[in-house]
Amino acid sequence: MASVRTLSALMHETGSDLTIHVTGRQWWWQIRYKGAHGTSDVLAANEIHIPVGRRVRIELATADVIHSLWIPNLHGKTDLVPGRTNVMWIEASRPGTSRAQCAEYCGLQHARMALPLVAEEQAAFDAWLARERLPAPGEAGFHRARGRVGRPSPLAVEPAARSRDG
Ligand SMILES: [Cu+2]
Repeated sequence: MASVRTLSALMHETGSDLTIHVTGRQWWWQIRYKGAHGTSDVLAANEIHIPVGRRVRIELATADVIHSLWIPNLHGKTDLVPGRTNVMWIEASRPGTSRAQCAEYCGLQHARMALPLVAEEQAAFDAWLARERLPAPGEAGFHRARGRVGRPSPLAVEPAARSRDG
């Protein structure tokens, strides 16, 4: 009995950890917060927000080539490898904005893959998440999600990239 209770306590603790899904793309970061209790996911781009004082699980995947997420103040480099999901855990002890960046050369606009990591008090984080949250899932929500995520897509427009960089 004791061990069962311990296990369920652990599961509860694990369940209360925040998980953020980060997908590396040429050349931007897609950030997804899984909606709790039937609410829709929150999609953001090129910006990671975390609450202070909570362990945050970051699941890292790539939509194309190998990227590597590096948050110098909080964590070493962790690769984003095609066909795999890698995990890093971070926790910020106080509010503030850190710089994170791709640490693996991933093509012409690799240097553009820098992003702020904003650590804020739980209430401020919740407010940010509420602002970013999409309307109920459905066709409209889906297209709005694509629009949101597509916002930084000028970076990914091939001809512009070619003429600007070389
Ligand atoms: Cu990259």
